[in-house]
Parts: sequence; structure tokens; C-alpha cells
Amino acid sequence: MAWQVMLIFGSPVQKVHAPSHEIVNGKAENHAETPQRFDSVLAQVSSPVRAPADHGLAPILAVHEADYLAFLQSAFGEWRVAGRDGDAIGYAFPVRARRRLALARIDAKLGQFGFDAVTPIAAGTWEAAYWGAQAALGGIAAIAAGEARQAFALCRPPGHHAGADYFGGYCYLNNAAIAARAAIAAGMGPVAVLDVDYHHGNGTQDIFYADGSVLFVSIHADPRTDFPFFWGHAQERGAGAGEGANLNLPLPRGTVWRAYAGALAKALEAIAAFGARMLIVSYGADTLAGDPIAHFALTRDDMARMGAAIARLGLPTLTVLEGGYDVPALGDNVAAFLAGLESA
Ligand code: OKP
Ligand code: ZN
Repeated sequence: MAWQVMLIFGSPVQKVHAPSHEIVNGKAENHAETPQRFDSVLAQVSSPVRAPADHGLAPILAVHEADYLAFLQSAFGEWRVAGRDGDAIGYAFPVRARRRLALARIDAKLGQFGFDAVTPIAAGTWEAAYWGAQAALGGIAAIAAGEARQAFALCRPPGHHAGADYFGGYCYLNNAAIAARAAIAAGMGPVAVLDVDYHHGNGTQDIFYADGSVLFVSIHADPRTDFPFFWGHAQERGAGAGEGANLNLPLPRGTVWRAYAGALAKALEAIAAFGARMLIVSYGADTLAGDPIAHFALTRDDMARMGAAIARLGLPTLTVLEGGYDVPALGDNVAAFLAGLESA
């Protein structure tokens, strides 16, 4: 048996982000993306979780706009200064002529940089997102240094819906994209990002859409029926230098392993054909049957099968956590996926 070292990174600071509510069916409901998700994973992973070193803002600035990062850092304080209780959440969004304006009011800034009503900025959101990104960077640094062939970053909040200058879909900093750019900077490219979260990773797609140095492949619920609706359609194939370096494989609600495995085989074939030398997996356990906000029907054993199939690529791999909202089951699914990844 080939023993592979899987190093795991995460910081307890990531738990300080605890948004109270999101808008579901027109009403405020308890937020699905809770700090308990972090504990569920922590309790089930087999090796100790390392606190990441601080790699600073520079690798985050390789993906995100400086004014967007400044906004994320000041938004909650501005919300309080404006006399508001609870978490900061926008209500007006510029569907036409989106551009940088010198806006004074916090509500206007929330609309300028956000795209939905389910992603509040709470006390500690910036710190938690920052350390989640550092966890992903810790994984890249460990693989680059030859300390491990594989790493897992316990990222929460998740990242794959966040773009260069926007937040949404519970995401603020795009951990997978930050890791991909860091891997390229470390000479580990070409890089492929494989996104197996239930939802399309629109932020990651957008960041690399015209960038041929990163292949983005995503298997997700058909955006005609599921969030994020406006992106993730099969005809989105990349542009300019990135033409052909974006592959969306949407699947219907109710998808079970047999159909999922077919899409996964296509995804893996595309990654091999691209000549990737480094793989980043955006892993969401929300493909599990019974997930409270998602509608595929995979099992815990399917998570292990998925990990094993991905491992057969034989690439150095960083897995970053995205979604998965059946909190008691989350850690066990992550552990099953990682065991599959380590099995090849
Ligand atoms: C974030 B990630 C629930 C609607 C949920 C937002 C989903 C964000 C998913 N009734 N809409 O990709 O897991
Ligand atoms: Zn998801």
C-alpha cells in the first residue's frame, strides 16, 4: 500500500463568523452555514489539525480587488456606526451598469459588492474568511515544500461563490482560487480546480474564465433549478485565453451515484487532457441525500468512491471545504472523502 501523508489545516478563528439569519422563501431563517460545521469536521478527521502560518494579504490580492478587501474589513463597523443591529445585509443590487461608485451609505456598498440576500457580513466575518484562506495557503505551502502530497483545508466560511470583487452564496474569499494562484506562483502549475459541491462555483469560474492557466471543472445541480441560477450552464466554456478551459457538468435534482460517476469520469478525463500537474478540489458534502438545502442523493460510501476516483489521477491535491449542511453528518462525509483520496 502506498502511504500518503494528508496534512490538515484550519484555524479556530474561523468560528467567529456566525451570521444569524438568511432570507429563505421571503422570510428570515436561521443561517445554514454555522460554526458547528467546523466542529463536526474537526471531530471526525483522523490527523491533528494544524493552525496555518500567516501568509499575509499578498496571495489574497492575487485574486481579489483591493477595494473589495477594504470593504470586507470595514463593512460590519460601518453597519454599526450607521446605528444598525444584527448582521449587515444588502437589499439593492445593481443589475445594470455595475461599476465602482464612490458610495457613502453602507447599504449601497453592500449592494455594490454582494449578489444575494443570503450572505450577511457579521462581526468576525473578515477574520474568519481571512484565516480560512490562510488554511488553504498552508496546504499549498506544505505540498510545495514536499511535506505532504495531499492536504485538506477546513475552510469555512466556504469560498467558491466569491469573485474577484464580490461576495455571495455564503462566500467572501475564494479559497480555491487563492490556492490555485499560489500554486502557480510556486511553480506547481498547470493547475486544475475540480468543484464537486452541489452548487456551481460561479466565483471560481469567473476568476479564471479568461485565464488559460487554470482549468475549472464543476459538477453541480442544474442552475435552471438551483442556486446560483445565472452561472453554471453547460454552454459556459471560457473566453479569450481561457476558451475551452471551463467545463460545466450540470446534473438534475435527485442524481444518484451512477449518473454522478459518469459526470466525474468526464471531469477527470478533461483534467488529464489539460495536463494538470496540481489539483485543487472544492469539496462540498451537500451532494449527500437529505442535505437540508440541496437535492442530490449520494451516500457516505459514494463520498469515498468519489475520493478514490479523483486520487487515480495521481496528482498532488489540495482539498478545500465548501458546503455541506447536514451538520452531524458533515465530518463523517469529509472523512470518507479524504480516506478515498488517500486510498489510491
Ligand atoms: C453555498 B455553497 C436554501 C437556499 C440556499 C444559497 C446556497 C448557498 C450554497 N433554501 N441558497 O455552495 O454550499
Ligand atoms: Zn453548496
